[in-house]
Amino acid sequence: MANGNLYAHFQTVFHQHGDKVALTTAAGESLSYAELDRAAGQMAACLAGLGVAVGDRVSVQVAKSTQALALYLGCLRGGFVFHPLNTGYKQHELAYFLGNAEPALMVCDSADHAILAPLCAEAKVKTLLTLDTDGSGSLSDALASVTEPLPTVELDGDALAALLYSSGTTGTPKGIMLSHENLRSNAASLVEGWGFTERDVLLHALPIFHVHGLFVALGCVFLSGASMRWLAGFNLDEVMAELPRATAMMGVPTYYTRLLGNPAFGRDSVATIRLFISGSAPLLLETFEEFELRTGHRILERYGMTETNMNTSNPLHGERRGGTVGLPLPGVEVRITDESDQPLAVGEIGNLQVRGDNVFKGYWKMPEKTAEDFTADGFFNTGDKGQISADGYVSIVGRAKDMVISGGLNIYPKEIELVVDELPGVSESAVIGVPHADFGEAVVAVVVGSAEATDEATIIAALKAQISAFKVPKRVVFVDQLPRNTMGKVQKNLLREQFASLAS
Ligand code: MLC
Ligand code: AMP
Repeated sequence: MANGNLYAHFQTVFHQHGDKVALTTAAGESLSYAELDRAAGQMAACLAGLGVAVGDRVSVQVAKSTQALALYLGCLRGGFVFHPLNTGYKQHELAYFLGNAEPALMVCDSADHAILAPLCAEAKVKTLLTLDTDGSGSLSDALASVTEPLPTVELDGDALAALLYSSGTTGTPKGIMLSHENLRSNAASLVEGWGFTERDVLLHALPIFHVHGLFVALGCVFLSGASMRWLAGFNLDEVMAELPRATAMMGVPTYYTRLLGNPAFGRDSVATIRLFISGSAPLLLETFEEFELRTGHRILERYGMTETNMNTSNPLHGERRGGTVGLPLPGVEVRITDESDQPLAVGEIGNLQVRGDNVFKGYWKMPEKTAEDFTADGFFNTGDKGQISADGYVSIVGRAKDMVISGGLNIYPKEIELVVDELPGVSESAVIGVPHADFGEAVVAVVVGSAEATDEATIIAALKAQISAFKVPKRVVFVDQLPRNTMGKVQKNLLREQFASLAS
């Protein structure tokens, strides 16, 4: 039987393209496919030598670098479960993840070692190592003594490849178990659908701690033998400089609005590009149209989530329809249902459910939650509200889940409300998303409290000390009471209307 390890599939491509450049950084450092394969083999051997076993979790909170990429590939190759963490997460957030994921190894930047050491001790994580973008750190020291690469471990495709967390509407993050076959099947379908080949050069400016930069982008490159311009993050000047060396770009809508905000961006900037892809958040129709006007390119919008990887995509060749997320990918079934999971007629708005090889294996250590989110016939309820046209185009029209997407990052209001409510003088709060020109949506906290709690700056400063900066409300407003319906539920739609222009 063929090896179900995703790395085995990458490796076939790596071997075909040994001398070819796999990636080049903005600083001009480049790695060939043979070098990348060697780095992954050394990394896997190093981790195995440290006692990490197949199926063990490896938690990683490091800045994006070629070393971080080798760590991801090494984990796949060795059969270790990769658990990436947003570099913005703070102590309180990290303590939960480590306690829940129970990793055998945690890898962090040297600068965060002092914060992570007590957290790892508390969560009984055996080993804590450091890895820095300049190639230094205790993991690099351990790597130096590795002599033989670890052969790619034989795995069943159902084996876990990665554990990624989503905060969820209760405020308690859930670990999403993704298998090697979940990732392989989805990436293969994207390579096919988006026409990736060895001639492509992908501009990679996304973080590698989320599905978009980690599985969608890297999957397309490593299964097709394309190469990458590898940027540490989205920096407008760097992206402008790199575009003429690329043939494709993937990004969240903020990347495209920032490009459009630059008067120098136009047809000349995109002369080499064949495809712009957007996802992770709704692409406004006005952005889609302005982009076409300025560049002649219709951005290809697709739709996915961590639990499912990619579900739908506008076509490479057919009509790319603005305001829609396109058609179901091959092998992915998408349906719109009512509250009893009964399919609705064409054009009706309802719950968007998906089924296919792309759909995750369940929530880590939360079998009840997993059962709750799947229907009796095996569809996963995404929590998105959608609609399908007569010719099969899917539109996301809203969310059943209380979630804000800011700059492509998800923020669950409940998680923020729990922290705000603990602040001195606050009696209660409601966190909402309002339109924001740069981030799409911005987080706003609506607070009820005594005079002690009526200073916006004090609340923002207190939150910054506790939660990731991207989750901190951009604005805090004070009201005498929150609007509630007859059931006592806060009417967030009214608050969203009232404060719609607060962050614009
Ligand atoms: C940064 N900040 C944000 C933010 N990103 N605030 C709200 N929303 C965001 N997304 C805050 C910082 O905390 C900081 O606050 C200030 O803004 C400036 O920070 P920065 O680091 O300079 O920001 P910048 O580098 O410009 O980052 C913005 C961004 C980045 C849009 C480039 O957030 C990004 O790359 N987003 C992509 C996320 C992504 O990969 N999503 C895919 C999820 S996968 P302060 O207060 O300290 O100044 C998924 C599935 C799917 O959803 O379908 O793909
Ligand atoms: P995450 O949980 O971070 O994986 O985010 C997944 C969620 O992002 C989905 O459930 C959608 O709500 C949203 N999303 C992803 N892509 C799109 C898109 N193209 N349009 C609208 N929403 C999207």
